Amino acid sequence: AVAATVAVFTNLSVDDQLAVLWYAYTEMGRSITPAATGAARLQLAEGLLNQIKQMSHAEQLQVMRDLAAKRNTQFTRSYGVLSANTKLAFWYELSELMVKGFVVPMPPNYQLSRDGAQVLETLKQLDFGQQITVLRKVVTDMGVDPLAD
Ligand code: 45D
Repeated sequence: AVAATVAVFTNLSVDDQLAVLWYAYTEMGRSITPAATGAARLQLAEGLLNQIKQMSHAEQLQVMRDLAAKRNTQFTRSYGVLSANTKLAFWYELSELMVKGFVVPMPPNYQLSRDGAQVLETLKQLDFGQQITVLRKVVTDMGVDPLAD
């Protein structure tokens, strides 16, 4: 179920990937404790998070789309060197910044594709450990590994 969910997620449009991540966060938010994400991990992502905080909404959206689309930019390469759990912590913190109004909000009327809605449904039915595994895999695949080829 984990591999299948990751596969369907990866085939979603970039916008649907961002939307599903967001909806996953709103569902799981309460179960992910700030302690679990770890201050040390966030420190490594802090430079990127600070850059995002200083961007316009349009630029923030572009950076997130670049990550999901694996476009090669300085930002996506900096993201690429983070560990899997630090990448998760980065996305978690981005969601928190969205909630606090520092990051571009989801459009309230966003329409997920059928595949997007299906991934989300499947994700909800997995247990917490499997959900983390799926999320860790999809955020690990995002960005660009500057050491690859
Ligand atoms: O205009 O270290 C659209 C543990 C449409 C423990 C849009 C852990 C067009 C160890 C693109 C939709 C394993 C528990 C706009 C860590 C449009 C550890 C905008 C786990 C505006 C870290 C879309 C942590 C936007 C976990 C802005 C499980 C979308 C963390 C933004 C999970 C989406 C984190 C964002 C998750 C989603 C974060 C920011 C699921 C973030 C999700």
